[in-house]
Amino acid sequence: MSRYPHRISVIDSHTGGEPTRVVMAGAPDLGGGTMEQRRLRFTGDADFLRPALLGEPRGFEAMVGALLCESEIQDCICGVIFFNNSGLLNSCLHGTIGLIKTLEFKGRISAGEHRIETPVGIVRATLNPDGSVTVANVPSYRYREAVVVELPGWGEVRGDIAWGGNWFYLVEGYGPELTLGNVSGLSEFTLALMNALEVAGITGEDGARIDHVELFGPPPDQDSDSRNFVMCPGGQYDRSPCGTGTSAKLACLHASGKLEAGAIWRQSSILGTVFEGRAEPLEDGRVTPFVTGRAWVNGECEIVIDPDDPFGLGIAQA
Ligand code: PYC
Repeated sequence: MSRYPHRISVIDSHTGGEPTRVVMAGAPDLGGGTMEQRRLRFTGDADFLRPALLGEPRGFEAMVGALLCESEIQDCICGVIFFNNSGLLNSCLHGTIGLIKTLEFKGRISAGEHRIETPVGIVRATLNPDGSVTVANVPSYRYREAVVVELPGWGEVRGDIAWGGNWFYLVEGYGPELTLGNVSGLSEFTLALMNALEVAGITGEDGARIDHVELFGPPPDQDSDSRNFVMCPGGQYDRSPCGTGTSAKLACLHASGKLEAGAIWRQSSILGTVFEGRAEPLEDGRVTPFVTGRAWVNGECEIVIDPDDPFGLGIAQA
């Protein structure tokens, strides 16, 4: 008899093209405490969910998982722990938008504001009457400006380091052209950049690893202000404009005086899907980013883990 659960209920969605698989029931109980405390327990007790639910042959490498939890914070409707092919994510806004649409799909919430506990703090997600979702993210800020890193084969690259719920290195005007046809070249460039940052010892605040690299270029059309390409930990690019990445961008725009409080910034993804953002300044120089996007539920199923299946826990676990 396997020590793993045999049946796990999930609901799938995509947010601007980026997939989220919400674990609704059947996952190991991570006990009580904050999402940050439970996140630490995930690695021991629930880590099999990553290859089993997101990896082949059931999933695919770009999927992001969201473990739905009960929160002990009274006014939070739930807690959530995000994970991907390489480990646990600090935060994920495309996933938060997908989670809200999932809860609506199940009839658990209706239009209005809902507070959700995440490992990096409470986010406020509003299900709008038109079906879009606006997330008021955790306070975000530019940590360092114009940080130079030497990239073998390319020379010096300059970018900002910012927190938007994850740590980002934001770069404009370097690397291959931002088109969907260039995804493999863009992936190679951003992964090399992530590696170069690590080798050079360049980090976020308190030595935090920069695990997302975000490239910016001109907008594809009049529907947005800029197009991005975001590389995530695990080597997969974000198909959406990346909510935490858009938050980091809003923080940088605010810090350089290029975006007034409340002004709209429309961030296009490499696919051409758009998140709308705005930043409300806080007294300490940080901002509260508001990111609006759309998600669609596209699957609901019960995952079966047959103890006799050699790939029941994913090919990586076989
Ligand atoms: O939307 O914040 C986001 C995100 C992070 C990683 C993938 N998507």
